[in-house]
Amino acid sequence: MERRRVALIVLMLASCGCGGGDSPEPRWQVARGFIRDPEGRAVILRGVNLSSVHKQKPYFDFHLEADYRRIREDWGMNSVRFLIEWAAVEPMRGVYDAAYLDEVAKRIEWAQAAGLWVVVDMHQDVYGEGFAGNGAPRWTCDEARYAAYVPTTPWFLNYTDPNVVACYDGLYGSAELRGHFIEAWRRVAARLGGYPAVLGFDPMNEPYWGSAPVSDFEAATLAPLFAEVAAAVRGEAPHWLAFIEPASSRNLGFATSYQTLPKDAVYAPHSYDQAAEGGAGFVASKRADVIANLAALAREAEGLGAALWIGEYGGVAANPGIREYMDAQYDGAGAVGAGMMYWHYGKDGGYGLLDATGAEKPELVDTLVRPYPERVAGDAVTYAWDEATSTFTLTFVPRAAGGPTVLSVPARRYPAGYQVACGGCTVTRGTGRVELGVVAPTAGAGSGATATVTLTP
Ligand code: IDC
Repeated sequence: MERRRVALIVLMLASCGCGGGDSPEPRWQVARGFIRDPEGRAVILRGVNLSSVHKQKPYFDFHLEADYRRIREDWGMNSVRFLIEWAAVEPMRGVYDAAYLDEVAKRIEWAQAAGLWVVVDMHQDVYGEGFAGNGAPRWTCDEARYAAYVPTTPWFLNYTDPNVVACYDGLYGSAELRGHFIEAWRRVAARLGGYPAVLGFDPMNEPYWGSAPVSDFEAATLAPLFAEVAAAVRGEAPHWLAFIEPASSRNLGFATSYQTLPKDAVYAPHSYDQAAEGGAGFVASKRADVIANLAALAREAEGLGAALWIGEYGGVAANPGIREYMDAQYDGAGAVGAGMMYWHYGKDGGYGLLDATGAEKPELVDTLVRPYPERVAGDAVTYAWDEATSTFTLTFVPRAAGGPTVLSVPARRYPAGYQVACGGCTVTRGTGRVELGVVAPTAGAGSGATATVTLTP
């Protein structure tokens, strides 16, 4: 059944004859620094993480079908990073929970019906369920390690516990355990590969290096592991893009040691300010650092021939500087044309977009619900938003594609409507979005000439 569905999609994509630019294969892929849709357009994924109870039994949070619609329709976002857990997929050694994957599939259907793209993230924090963390099933490490573990706060300091370190070493060093991890992924791909909404897989959240040297952990350990995961996943879902994270050392400022990534890879780091993560709030003077780090991540992605997508960024609404923090993230991502996923769509007093009563937190939602380019017929995409004048600017190098440039324009940002300036291009307005025909370049010359589009009230 699943294989038949996959075959059908492949057939549909192959017969649409809609390859754009110099991308001969009419399918989703990564080319010239961006995810490309079958029409050859650059795709920017902007969305939210679905997390919280996803990390522990019963492994799903409050989100119902209406929540998926809200992400698309109220917030104008086009995607979700959907957390799953190895412990839920394979709770006992070699025993796979089909009912869990059915529940995941039900939610993928909701996302799909709402018009959202899904990246499936095999999440983990602090190794797994044997510690206070999530991810690996308990049976993957020695009970004595869990018994000897002394938890501390904040949560991420637990990574340095010698028992946690030993479990990571055990996982990476054991062909048998790696095989279980890969097989768990294969089963996820087999169950979900038939849903066109699923764009790809994020093999492991913020991988920790254990006792290995940070300097080449990615190149020496993660790259070969993820290559095997990619091969197993693509045996079931050949079209899935690989959203590959650097080790969590990247959050501490260590440049990546990856030399190569699988084909059709999206480099998928996270963007957090360390002091803000430590609970101190965000100091406005750190804005330049956030933007510079996103630029450095873009250079790493470029060196790897990958697209760039920030799988997590986010902050605690009540902490000082939250608006400036989220502004810096939007501006830094826009300057390099990256997609980004807010951490997280939850109801809480922390990172959640909603407070405990379910009301939107304006400090967050105001800075997240903004126009952005969803599909761009071109290369070298950048975008920016000026809050003071409610002006959105898109720049890119136009290139023939099989479809229009599409901007998400959340209605709440322009309650009295908006003007589009695109040098006289065809403008087709829809609810919450606008489609643009061919936009002529207005600056520079030759193949690098850039076009600019602006939205104003
Ligand atoms: C955090 C949750 C928090 C939870 C903790 C440990 O917000 O409630 O106690 O995980 O499970 C990450 C991780 C992501 C974190 C997030 C925010 O990938 O799981 O969620 N974060 O701290 N890396 C940097 C920040």
